[in-house]
Amino acid sequence: FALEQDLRRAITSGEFELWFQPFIDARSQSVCGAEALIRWRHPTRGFVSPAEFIPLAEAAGLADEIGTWVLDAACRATRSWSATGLPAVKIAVNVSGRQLERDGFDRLVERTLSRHGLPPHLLELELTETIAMADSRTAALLFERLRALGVAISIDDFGTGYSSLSYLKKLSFDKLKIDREFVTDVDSRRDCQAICQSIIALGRGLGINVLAEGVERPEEMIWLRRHGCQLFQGFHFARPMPESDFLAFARDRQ
Ligand code: G
Ligand code: G
Ligand code: NA
Ligand code: MN
Repeated sequence: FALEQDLRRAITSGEFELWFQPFIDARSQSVCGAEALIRWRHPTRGFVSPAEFIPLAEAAGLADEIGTWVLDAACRATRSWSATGLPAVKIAVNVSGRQLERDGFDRLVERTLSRHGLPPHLLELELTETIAMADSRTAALLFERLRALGVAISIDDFGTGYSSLSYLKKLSFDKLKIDREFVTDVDSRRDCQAICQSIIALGRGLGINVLAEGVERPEEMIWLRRHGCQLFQGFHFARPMPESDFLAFARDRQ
């Protein structure tokens, strides 16, 4: 409970920061986007992982407030990058199921974009398939509204949720992110190869991009690229990093 109390204060006392992990284009090997990842710099405990505090925030009814902060900070940062002379970089923001439950999430997104003057096509929202499945009719409407704004939708951790493939028919989205679980050792494991090849073929058939998460070794990247994966993310390229480090990395990798 102590941590929950601290969490309530963390937003107003400015203890959250956004870090960024680049998306790499397979062909050009350049930075084409980034995932925004929240970090909590606790005054006495040091960094607390979002894997620990996001579930806590959801249980305490704080996920919506934190999600609003993340969206705002991500849009502000991305808008400011164009002023540094960096070519347009897309920003991907993780969205928790709690945020979609609130009325008018699409209007929140619209307001945030316009407050910062960020073009909608530079924003991507990452949802898990479990979230997408939860209430497929509500989700379908919301996806339509968000995509009508020009915002892209990615399915995160693809292949690991409790879901069927039927939501792929009901919902329209823009990208599949292959979960790290299937990417690790894809160069040597037949099972991972079969799964990754199927997801890449699925993306091609649906006419959407496929990104491989958690690429840690060059051999994994080479295998994935040879089999038609267009986008990469992972420690092989870069870890999540503070904004200034990300900007330096992106400039080097233009
Ligand atoms: O960045 P890290 O590997 O520590 O992230 C751990 C978990 O926290 C991941 O599942 C990631 O999706 C989640 N996470 C990171 N940042 C955010 C965020 O801004 N919002 C939400 N809802 N989850 C996040
Ligand atoms: O659940 P989600 O996919 O949003 O989690 C994203 C998190 O995964 C990132 O914040 C990061 O800390 C972690 N991550 C990113 N790339 C790698 C990687 O190559 N290896 C491992 N082990 N974790 C990664
Ligand atoms: Na994510
Ligand atoms: Mn993921």
